[in-house]
Amino acid sequence: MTETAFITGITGMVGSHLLDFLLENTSWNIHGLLRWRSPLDNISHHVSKINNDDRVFLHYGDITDYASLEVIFKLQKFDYVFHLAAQSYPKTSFDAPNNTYQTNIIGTENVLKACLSFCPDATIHNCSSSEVFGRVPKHLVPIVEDTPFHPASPYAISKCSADLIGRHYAEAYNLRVLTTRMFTHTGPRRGDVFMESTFAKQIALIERNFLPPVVKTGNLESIRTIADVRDAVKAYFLLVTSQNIPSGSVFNIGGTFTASVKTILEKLISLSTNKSIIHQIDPSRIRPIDADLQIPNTKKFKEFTNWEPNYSFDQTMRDLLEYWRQLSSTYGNKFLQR
Ligand code: A2R
Repeated sequence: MTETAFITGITGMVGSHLLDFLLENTSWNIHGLLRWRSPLDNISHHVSKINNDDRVFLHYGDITDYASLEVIFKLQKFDYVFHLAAQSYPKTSFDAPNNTYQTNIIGTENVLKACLSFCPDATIHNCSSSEVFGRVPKHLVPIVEDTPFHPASPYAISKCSADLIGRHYAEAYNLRVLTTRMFTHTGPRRGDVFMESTFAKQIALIERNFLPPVVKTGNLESIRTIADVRDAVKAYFLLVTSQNIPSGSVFNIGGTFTASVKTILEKLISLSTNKSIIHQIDPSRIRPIDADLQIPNTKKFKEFTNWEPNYSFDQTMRDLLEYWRQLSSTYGNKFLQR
């Protein structure tokens, strides 16, 4: 029988790339949760499949509204659940902590409760974040699974809770929940509040003379290990399909290229057709505190799955910039600067 997956957050960067990957590499039917007003841009290339009930099925709901999940889970049994929906912007979480907690904590509780009630045999991917580690002292880097949590934003605090809720469901109720803390992952469709994506967006707008040739930045000193989102979704597929992983496991996952935010910025600037771009710190882009040393030890995940990233840092940055070039060619200058 055809296997069936459910993706919360299917319209987001990761959810949409996961949909692309699963359509290409499996014969699964894929169901996705979206909100009534979710932008469809990231999945619009699959619209004919959606309209023809061809392997892709969308359901309206909201993870903070258990009743909406109940309707969907009663309708369809899932073999795999990828819980990706979140208020995913650390920067925004300082402006909207309550919404961040509601979405990421109560939302995760709701999704897992629905899984336990309606598909208790499913394998569930619970998406935590490397941000749970936050401010890590140098001597604890690279970061292993047991490195203590030290969250540095309401977003990170919410993901600590989501992480623990996942393990609780595995331990208390025997639900097969596998939790990931993916370190920085990016590429086409990345939200424009993330540092590398706002840099690429500004560069694309500068190239079309919509902005003066000055890229505005926040803190340039943070160190990040970068992975490509297309490698990240492959990791999530291997996670749920590897047979030997004990339920309740948590994994640190991340790329192989580590750099300061400044180096990432300079790489993007070097890829621009405009050779006179400079950069300048904009104090409004500095967070009150920052997760500043985000380097993973991914040995445990690789041993279980043999996952290796394929995309180079260079390719990821080129594709991210190209994504913003295409958007600015379609939408002109109709972007908020943030
Ligand atoms: O905001 P929308 O309507 O476009 O949908 C977003 C969805 N989402 C929700 N879905 C259902 N109920 C909610 N209350 C709710 N709030 C947000 O989550 C969107 O489809 C997705 C988030 O997409 P992105 O912001 O692009 O995040 P990304 O990079 O795909 O992150 C995926 C996962 C998250 O758990 C992050 O915290 C983690 O990876 O790093």
